[in-house]
Amino acid sequence: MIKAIVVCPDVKNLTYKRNKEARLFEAYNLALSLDIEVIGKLIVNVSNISPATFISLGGVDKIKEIAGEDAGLVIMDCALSPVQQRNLEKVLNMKVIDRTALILEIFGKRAKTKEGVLQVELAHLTYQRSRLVRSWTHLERQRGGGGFLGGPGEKQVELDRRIIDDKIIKIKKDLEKVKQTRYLHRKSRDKVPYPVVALVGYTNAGKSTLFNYLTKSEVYAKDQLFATLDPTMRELRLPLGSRVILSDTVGFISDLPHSLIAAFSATLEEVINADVILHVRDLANEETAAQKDDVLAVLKELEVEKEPIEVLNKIDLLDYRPLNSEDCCGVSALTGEGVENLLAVIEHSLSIGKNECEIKLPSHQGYKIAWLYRNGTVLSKKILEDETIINVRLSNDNLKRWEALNDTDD
Ligand SMILES: Nc1nc2c(ncn2[C@@H]2O[C@H](COP(=O)(O)OP(=O)(O)OP(=O)(O)O)[C@@H](O)[C@H]2O)c(=O)[nH]1
Ligand SMILES: [Mg+2]
Repeated sequence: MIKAIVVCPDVKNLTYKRNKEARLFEAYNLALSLDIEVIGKLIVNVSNISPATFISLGGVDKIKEIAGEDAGLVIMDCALSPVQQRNLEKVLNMKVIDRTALILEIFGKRAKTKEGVLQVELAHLTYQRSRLVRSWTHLERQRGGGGFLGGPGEKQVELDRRIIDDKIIKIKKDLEKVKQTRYLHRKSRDKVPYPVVALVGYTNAGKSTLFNYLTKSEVYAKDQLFATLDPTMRELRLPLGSRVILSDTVGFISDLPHSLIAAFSATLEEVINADVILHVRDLANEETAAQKDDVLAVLKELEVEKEPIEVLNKIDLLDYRPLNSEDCCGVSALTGEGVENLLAVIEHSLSIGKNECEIKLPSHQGYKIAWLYRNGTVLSKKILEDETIINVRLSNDNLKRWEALNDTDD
């Protein structure tokens, strides 16, 4: 088994949302998700980021000291340029990977479904491509997207940018195909789709555990970062009888590179278009506030405008109970406490958004039809010679937006 050292560089004058111990601990936990043995972890102070090696040579010495003869891999919890990575490998005489590479490696291990695998491949390629731009001429054989620790995917290293681009295009097409055959999308083409309720949240917040509890399923839930990579959906009946589709998704993490988020946007599309978003939070984690900020930032990046309902999870670990409201409820996905209330909150939230409208559009306003598909639940569409009649369900918010959209036209 590869022996590894986890390093958390603490850069002076850089404002971090978390303290350095928490960051080191998270990086350590991420590393543990791989089949490697972590034999040491340390924080290295960085007063000035070195363009050559990121950390100072003093920092390098500290790593060497801990690594001794045994370690073969250094995980740097920061973003390294290809040059910094190569130089560090040289002075340390070990393989070096950065945070993004580490996360990609974990993704690669976890993805099981075709869609999951494709997404990870897309993420790898995007990462690889971003590094080619900066340092194409220095690209070495053993560096690459798939399999930093050896294994499949190394051959990708030799691809140049054009080939990577071609691959990206192809994967995106494949993803589109997989998506179209998926349950939800088939449903959405049927007459009356159910509303979608999406679980989002920081990795390890308890999304899958809640998913399992609610839908009596057994998807993989574990005390492990990025336990879920493959999107999963199940039908769920609410107390008053209405049905929804509950969707479990990949967890978020701080400092997730934009390209990675984009690679998952196909899955996260369910989130973007969901009727209700449940933001599952680990209330027992001392970083819970920072985690919330990270999740909201990702949602913003995905251009999700809908306000999520906050699900304050793991209350069984607390000696108090948070206050419940219309958009916030305490639960324990483990014991089931508070879950009934959560279902009522979801039901209530869905009932707010039930404006069924019949909309007639001249045929040339295709972008408006697209808008309705994106923002509402289209119940039926009739194409006549010179107009299209659409029956659509819009939330209050979207109804207002729709009206505004049409006002600006006239
Ligand atoms: N005590 C307690 N533990 C919980 C609760 N909900 C989840 N957990 C534990 O938290 C850990 C993570 O749970 P998951 O459901 O896998 O978390 P997730 O949000 O799906 O994580 P990712 O898939 O990695 O994004 C597991 O060990 C769960 O048993 C809860 O309400 N109380
Ligand atoms: Mg999960």
